[in-house]
Amino acid sequence: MHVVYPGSFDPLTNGHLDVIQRASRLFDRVTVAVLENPNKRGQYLFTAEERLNIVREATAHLPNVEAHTFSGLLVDFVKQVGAQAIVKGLRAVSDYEYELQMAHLNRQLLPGLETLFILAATRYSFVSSTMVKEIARYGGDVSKLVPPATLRALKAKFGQG
Ligand code: COD
Repeated sequence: MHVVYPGSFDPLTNGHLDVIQRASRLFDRVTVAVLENPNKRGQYLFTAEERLNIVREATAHLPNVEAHTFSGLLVDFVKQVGAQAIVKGLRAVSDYEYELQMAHLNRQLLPGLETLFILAATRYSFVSSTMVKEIARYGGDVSKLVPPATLRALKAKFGQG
């Protein structure tokens, strides 16, 4: 089965990477879809190209994983690449409520489209891109929370290291 794992990935964390790695073992093909257009939650720290490059570098060791940017509706991207399902990560009940709504709406937009959930690894269940950015912005150590590609990008962005 070919699945799409969509997100903002601003930036990619070890939580995201864990979901990608586990999906790559379960499915034949995993396409990571990096959202290009900023939504109402505000501007991204990294450009779509920067976020894509981090994902590509961090997943280079996984032969059945590829990454692309997308804009517009996720269901259109899923149709375009010919995938059968969407994969999402779940950390807590708060994720579930948001994801449930999106899963139902996506299935209404593309009948038959399934959304499959992978539970966050316990050790990464508290990791979010938002917190990683905040810690890194103020010079805190995020090296255990993100892959090396993200760490380098954060250091370049915040002028450390
Ligand atoms: N461990 C496990 N999973 C995690 C972790 C972690 N530590 N952190 C995040 N995740 C999961 C999230 O739950 C999510 O499933 C995925 O990883 C990506 O997370 P983010 O935060 O990078 O991405 P989001 O939630 O901002 O992505 C939202 C989408 C891009 C999927 C959504 O906005 C979208 O589909 N937009 C396209 C427009 C569209 O089609 N809209 C209609 C939807 S109904």
